[in-house]
Amino acid sequence: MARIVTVGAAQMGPIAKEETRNEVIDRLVAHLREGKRRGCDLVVFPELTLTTFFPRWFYEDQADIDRWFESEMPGPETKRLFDEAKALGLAFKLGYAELIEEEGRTRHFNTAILVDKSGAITGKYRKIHLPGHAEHEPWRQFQHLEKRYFEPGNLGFRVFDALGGRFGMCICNDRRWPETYRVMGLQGVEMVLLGYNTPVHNPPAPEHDAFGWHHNTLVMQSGAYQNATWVVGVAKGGTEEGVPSIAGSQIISPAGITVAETLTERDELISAACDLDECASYKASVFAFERHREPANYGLITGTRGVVTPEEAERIEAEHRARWEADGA
Ligand code: ING
Repeated sequence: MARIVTVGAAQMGPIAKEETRNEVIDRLVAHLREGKRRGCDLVVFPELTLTTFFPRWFYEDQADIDRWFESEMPGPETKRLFDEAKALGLAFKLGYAELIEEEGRTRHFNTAILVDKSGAITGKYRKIHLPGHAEHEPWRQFQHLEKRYFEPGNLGFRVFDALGGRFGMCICNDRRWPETYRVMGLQGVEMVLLGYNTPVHNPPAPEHDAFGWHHNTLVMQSGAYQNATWVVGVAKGGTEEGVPSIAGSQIISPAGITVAETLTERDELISAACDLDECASYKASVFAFERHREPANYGLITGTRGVVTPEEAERIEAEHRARWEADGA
């Protein structure tokens, strides 16, 4: 029995700084209609899909930052997107900058939502791994101020039942960290939806630039195979406000094979009929976590943020192992 979800990866080309929300939403609606034409159930948009990638600039005033955020979802402009998807019978994943009053204070998150075919927000994720820096660094050709403009996500890596399967989300830099996929893998995820804005040039390490495309594919294919899940990675690519960013959106099977990839750096939708049951044979054999994992030996994974000395490692691991054995797990 196959559980097919036909998914569309809706790659966005550059979004100009002056482009209005409505002009962007016209492009997103065009993607939805192409997705419908291709028989999609779900259309996946990139990270921060409603505006240009604003963390590339330093802003002093909070008002200049907040203009890039959505304080309602759906809001006056984005309601049209929700209505169109519902009319077409499509689910979609949208990335946007979320401004919200929570726990008595104003919060700023780099957020993704999963909206089901009825138009209901059925899942939300807030980006946990924020790359870049928090202070203005004028030496850089362009800034990457996500650590200044966003808080780390506070919802964890959750998975959501939708479209007859188990879906997870992450955002951009999250895809480079194996922990991201593994936490979702340990919840039985069958398809991870992610978007990214990835400049070709990384100012602190220009010698990596030539391998950016390779690293993009490497981390998503690894995450898919090592957690027996589909991965849908969707770029905002091309040269946006003078900054070249990689494209390479792709749909990746649980075998770690890219089954569809964009050919351009522009708005381009690729699609694939993904059988969620393809995950089963990997979850039942090589990645049968319950049978094969040895968590008593993984104490350093959550016991430290950074590198420790061998002596410190011994101490952390011994404590972890003792707790693990005490739990009798
Ligand atoms: N962007 C980049 C990413 O992780 C980056 C940051 C660029 C990291 C180049 C390493 C190299 O894909 C976001 N938005 O996280």
